[in-house]
Amino acid sequence: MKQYIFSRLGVFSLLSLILGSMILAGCGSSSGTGSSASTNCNGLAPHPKKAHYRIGFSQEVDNAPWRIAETTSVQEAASAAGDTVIYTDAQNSDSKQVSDIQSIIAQHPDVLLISPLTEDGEVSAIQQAHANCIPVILLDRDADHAKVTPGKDYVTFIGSDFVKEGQRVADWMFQATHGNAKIIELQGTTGASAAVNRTQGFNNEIASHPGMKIIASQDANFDRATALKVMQTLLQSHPDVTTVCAENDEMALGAIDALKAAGKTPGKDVLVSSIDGENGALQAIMAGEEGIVIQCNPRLGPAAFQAINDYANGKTLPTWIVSQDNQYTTANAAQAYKAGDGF
Ligand code: GYE
Repeated sequence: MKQYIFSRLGVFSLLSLILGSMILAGCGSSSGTGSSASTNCNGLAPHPKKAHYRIGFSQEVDNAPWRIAETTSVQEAASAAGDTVIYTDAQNSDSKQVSDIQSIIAQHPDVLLISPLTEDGEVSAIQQAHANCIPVILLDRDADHAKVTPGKDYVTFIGSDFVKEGQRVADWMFQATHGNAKIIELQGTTGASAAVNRTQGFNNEIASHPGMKIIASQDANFDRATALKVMQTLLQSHPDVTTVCAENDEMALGAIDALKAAGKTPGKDVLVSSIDGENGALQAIMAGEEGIVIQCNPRLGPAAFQAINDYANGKTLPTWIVSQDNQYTTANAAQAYKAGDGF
C-alpha cells in the first residue's frame, strides 16, 4: 500500500514536472523557443532560429524626418542581416494599419514589427498576429497594457521613455523662465503613446510650479502644417503666451513659423521647446529660435534586429527595451548637427 502511494506520487510529480515545463516554454517569460515550433500561442509565439528571416514592418505613417529615419534604419538593419522586409505605410489611419497588419499576417512573416499609430487602434491586430503564432515587437510606440501585455501577447516594446522626455522639457522650462511661464502645449496625435506619456510627464512636472500655467493645449497631430494653423488660431486668443511646449520637432517648426507671421521673435518673445532631434530643430537652436530639443532616437533598426536574434537564441528579453536619449541646447546643437546626429 505504502509503495503504491509512493509510485502514484512518483508518476504524479513526473507528470506535473513535464506539464510545468511545457507551460513555462509556452507562456510568461519573453524567451524564444529555439527550433521547436509550437502551435500553442497562449504564451509568446515561438521564433525558430533561421539563417535569414522575412520580417513584416507596419509603419503608422512615413511623412516626416523622424518616421523616414525610423523606416530607413529598419531597412538598413534588415539588409545588413540579409533579411527581407514586407513593408506597409498606414498613412496615419488606425483602420488602414489594422488591414495592413492583417495582410502581413496572411503572408506568414517570421516576425512582425509594428509602430502603432495609437495605443488602442491596433490592439485587435496585435492579438490576431499572436493568435497566428507570429511574434510581434512594438517599435517606437507602445500599445495599451490594459488590453495587451508585453512578454505575453507581444515580445517587447523598443522605444524611448516618453514620460521622462516630457519631464525633461518641463525642467528646462522651469530653469529658463525662472518658474514663470504662460505655456501653449502642442500635443501629438490623440491616443498615441508618445503623446499620452509626454503630456503626462510634462503636465505633472509643471503642476508642482504655481507660476507656470498651461494657458492652452491642443492636438496638432505631430504635424508641421497642422501646428502652424493651430498656433495661428491660438495666438489670436492667447497673445500673452511666453513659451511653447511642442511634443515633437515638426510641430515646433510650425509654431516658429506662426510666431514669426504674428510679428513675434521666437527664442526671445516666446521660448520654444520640443522633442526628437531632427536637423531642422538643431538648426532652429543654432539660429536662437529654439531653446531645447530632447532627443528621441528614431534609429531603432539595430535594437530591433538584436532583439529578433536574441529571441531566436532563446534569451529572455526585457518587456521594454529603453532607448537612451540625449538633449540639445546652444551648448551642443552645432556640434551634433555637424556630427550627423540629426536626421
Ligand atoms: O516624436 C514624432 C513621430 O512615436 C516617438 O512620432 C514617435 C513620435 C516622434 O511622429 O516625431
